[in-house]
Amino acid sequence: MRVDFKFYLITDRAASAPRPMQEVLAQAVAAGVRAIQLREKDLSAKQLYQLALTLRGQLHGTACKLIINDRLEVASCTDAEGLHLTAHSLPTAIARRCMPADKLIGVSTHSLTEVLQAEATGADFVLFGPIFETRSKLAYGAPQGLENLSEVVRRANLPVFAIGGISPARAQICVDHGAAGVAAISSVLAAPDVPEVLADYENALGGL
Ligand code: 3NM
Repeated sequence: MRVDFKFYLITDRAASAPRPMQEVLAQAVAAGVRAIQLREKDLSAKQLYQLALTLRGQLHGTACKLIINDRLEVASCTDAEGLHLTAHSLPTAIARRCMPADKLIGVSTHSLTEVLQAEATGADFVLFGPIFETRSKLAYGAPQGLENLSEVVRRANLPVFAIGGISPARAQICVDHGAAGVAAISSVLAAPDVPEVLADYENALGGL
């Protein structure tokens, strides 16, 4: 399977502060995380390129994939394993055409219509959310809840990852509702004990 991970760690320098993000990511990779989305929206292309290159070096020789949020040119010139698109990104079909066939494309979705459209236009997997209440309620709208997650999973033919307010206990519930896995920021990046919370995710998901 192209999407061979169950836990998708999304970066946010603010969430890991005051610890340097790379230190937290190194702990996460050592704990077995297999997919990291670099999502640092305030950085210029040049800054993001530098950070992606550093992360590439850090991930070299590990099983962890690097997926770049939004910036096709950064994904491309750093030879990252994938690109993650949002509502403001290039259309999925266009990104698919520009990315090598072996690279992954993930798409953030907030309705069944968006999920089906992402699937029809070349996404390899989708994030669907927010499932639960998040810190950033304004950015993503009201929680979708578990019933909508189940409905989306029933109707879609690609892996659906739950996002928004995810914790290890909630990850288990999302998988019970058919999610292929979960994506999270703060429960890992802001955790006092990163390896411990990832061990809890691994137990809940049956792997990372
Ligand atoms: N996207 P946390 S919710 C980045 O619903 C993001 O599309 C969402 O952060 C969506 O794990 C979200 O700290 C925030 O709740 C996820």
